[in-house]
Amino acid sequence: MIWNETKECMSRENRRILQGERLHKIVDYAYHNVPFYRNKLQQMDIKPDDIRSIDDIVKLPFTTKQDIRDNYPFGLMAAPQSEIIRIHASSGTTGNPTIVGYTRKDIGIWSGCMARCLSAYGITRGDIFSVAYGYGLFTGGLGVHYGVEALGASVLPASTGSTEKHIRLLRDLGVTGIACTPSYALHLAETMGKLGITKDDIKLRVGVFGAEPWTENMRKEIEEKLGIKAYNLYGLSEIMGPCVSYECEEQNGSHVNEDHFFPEIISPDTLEPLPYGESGELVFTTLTKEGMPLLRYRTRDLCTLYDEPCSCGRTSVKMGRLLGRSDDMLIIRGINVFPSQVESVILSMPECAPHYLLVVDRENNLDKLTVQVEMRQEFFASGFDTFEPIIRLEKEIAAKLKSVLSISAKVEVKQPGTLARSEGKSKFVIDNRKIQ
Ligand code: DLL
Repeated sequence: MIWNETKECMSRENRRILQGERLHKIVDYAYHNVPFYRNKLQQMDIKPDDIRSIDDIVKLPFTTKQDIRDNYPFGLMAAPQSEIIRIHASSGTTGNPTIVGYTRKDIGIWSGCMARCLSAYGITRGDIFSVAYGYGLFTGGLGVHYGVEALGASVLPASTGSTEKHIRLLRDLGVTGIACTPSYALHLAETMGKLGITKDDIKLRVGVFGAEPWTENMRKEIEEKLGIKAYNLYGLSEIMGPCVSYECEEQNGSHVNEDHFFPEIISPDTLEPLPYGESGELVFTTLTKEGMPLLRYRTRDLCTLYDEPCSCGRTSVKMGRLLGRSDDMLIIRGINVFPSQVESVILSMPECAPHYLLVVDRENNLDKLTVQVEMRQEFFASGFDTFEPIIRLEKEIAAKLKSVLSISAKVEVKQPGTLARSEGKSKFVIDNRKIQ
């Protein structure tokens, strides 16, 4: 079902007019309310009135994660704090998390866009829908939750963890829809097997997956093991959270909620815009956001946009699957992790040398992060060559990593000189998951 036919099926021409009007408004709003944007636009000699149609977007400067970090915590907010009703945070490259704020109107638009996604997946008021993304600073839990409520289905705020209890609730309550990371869906299927619960014992029919990369093979496996239809959901906290794009019944590309988030593809090298059909870095401009509007935000996600008509009747452009990232961000158990965050923890420990390696594996469909780090020669020589102080040090590093990354990592402290030194560009990450 199409939730908002007027907006999802409007003619391309009318949508471009609407986008142009909204772009003019948001640039004017950002210019007058965010000193960062005012300075940037003044430096480039651009006035809000120079932005008249959506084609003028190419005149605008880009915004990066670094800009958000430099303006930590509230520097990019356009609305006064008294108008902000929700704050979320996601990982920054080092130290500071990325803070995002939403006004009441923003939360309404987010919920409405999320309801559009759920409706496209075939969810209706008759469904019981379990949200198994983390509730908290991450946008996944609350973002999908509000969408389910806006749509009017019954929401089960399962959150993450407690897998066995969750499976029993799925069965006993006759839950018909679920949202979680694709790897967690496979973990659920496996745990069901261990509990002796089969797909015929549950009523699930629709699964909504995102927050991390997944493949067509994973889709087939999830559909087969859980007996459901599996759909993609894409989003990022800086732009809104889950709801930026969604698959329809074609299960072939994700429709962008283009009347609120304008997508472009650029070459990550030249930063020049690329036409539909070519792959490059995805850039979004928020066309209606009041809390923290962003102009031409570089997502670092690599993908392709397609503008061929879709059989579902929606007229919005579609995003292909993500092809990778143009930076070194990893997604581990749905959480964004930058190697530089691990490095900052290691460099803060006097016992550790600046030689480390992140190894990411997938065991029982769950991601596992191991951080190997070398101790410094002087600590090795002063009694750190025995078992106990090493275990203590490993625990200490693991606790610090947990507080910085929000995920648990296994830490292995190695003797000096044991980690391979690469020539040229250091290789800090071994990702054994093969998901791209
Ligand atoms: O992951 C928001 C979200 C929650 C999306 C739940 C979907 C479902 P962040 O933590 O800011 O926000 O991470 C955003 O995750 O730039 C992509 O690299 C990756 N990502 C998100 N959705 C998908 C997807 C949320 N469907 C970053 N496929 C993005 C592949 C995805 N990668």
